Amino acid sequence: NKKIYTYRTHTHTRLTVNKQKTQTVNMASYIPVLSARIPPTVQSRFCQRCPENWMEINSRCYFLSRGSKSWKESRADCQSKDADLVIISSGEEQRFITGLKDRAWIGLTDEENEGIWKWVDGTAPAKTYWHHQQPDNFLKKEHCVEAVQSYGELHTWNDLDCSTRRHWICEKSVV
Ligand SMILES: [Ca+2]
Ligand SMILES: [Ca+2]
Repeated sequence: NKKIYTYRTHTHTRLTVNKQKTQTVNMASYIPVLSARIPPTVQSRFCQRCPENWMEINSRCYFLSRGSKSWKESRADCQSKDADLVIISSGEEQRFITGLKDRAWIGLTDEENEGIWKWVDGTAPAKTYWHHQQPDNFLKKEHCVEAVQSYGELHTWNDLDCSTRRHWICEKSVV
């Protein structure tokens, strides 16, 4: 009886081990699927090249504010974090920024010369993503640019009164 019992236990253990092996193999095949589903905010936690609460995309770090401020206050906040308001230099970056928040300040302004749009680093945009009929300099008071998610990802820019309070997005390179 004891012999049979030991044999059964051994067989049972072997079956259990084999079952677990199969499960592990099956789970491993899900890892790429799962990591694709993890939002960038979570993924960036695995990599410490950006500060905590920043996201890393293509060796750049991005920060989405919790609160809302005027464009100038937003920019000052970015600068206090050794960064600046986001400069959008590719369609990929435009899509990423648009996905972060509806209505957020980006680093584009024509405050110096009406109608001459400049990024915060002084360069002119190579490609623009204006919304239909924007920029319109409404009431001749709109000199800062927000990205409006609900306008569709490649037509999100709207010029707006710089004193309007909006969320904002900062950008800097990885450490
Ligand atoms: Ca303007
Ligand atoms: Ca406008």
